[in-house]
Amino acid sequence: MALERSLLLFPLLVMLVVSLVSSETSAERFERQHVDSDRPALNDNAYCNQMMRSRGMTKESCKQFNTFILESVWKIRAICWNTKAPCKHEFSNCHKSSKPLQVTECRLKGNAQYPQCKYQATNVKKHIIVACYGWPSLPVHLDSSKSDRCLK
Ligand code: U3P
Repeated sequence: MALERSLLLFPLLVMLVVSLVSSETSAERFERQHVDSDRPALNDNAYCNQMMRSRGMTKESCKQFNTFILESVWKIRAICWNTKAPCKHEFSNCHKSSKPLQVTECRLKGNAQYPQCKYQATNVKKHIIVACYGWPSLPVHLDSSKSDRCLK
């Protein structure tokens, strides 16, 4: 009986360990979707097409709009230590980069049809507003971005 029970529990335990090890945290998801450290800024649609695919944002549908921040991950994580800024979306713990950061924005082309997700790339310097969570506090959501002239 005890042997039967442990034979039943063992696969469940293995599944639990595998799911805990392989599941992505919100901070990891943020970095997958938004961080591409120290790459030179090129206005290159092929970059967006390739990155949106390789970073998993064209799997079930084409993500409409996504920002890649071309700065070191440490600089991006450090935004969470800045003073609080208002969040545009449902989050509450937002912080804004103290300086404009180099980003590439990938916007889905109007005529693109899933699974052929084709993007328009734009390089720009913008303040980035992120929602932060946890200890140490890390970015978990890109809330909005702001050029020196207007709010996006
Ligand atoms: N987003 C950007 N850049 C911006 C503003 C928004 O990439 O400047 P998520 O799946 O909710 O994380 O707000 C809708 C989506 O647009 C967000 O995606 C955010 O990542 C993205």
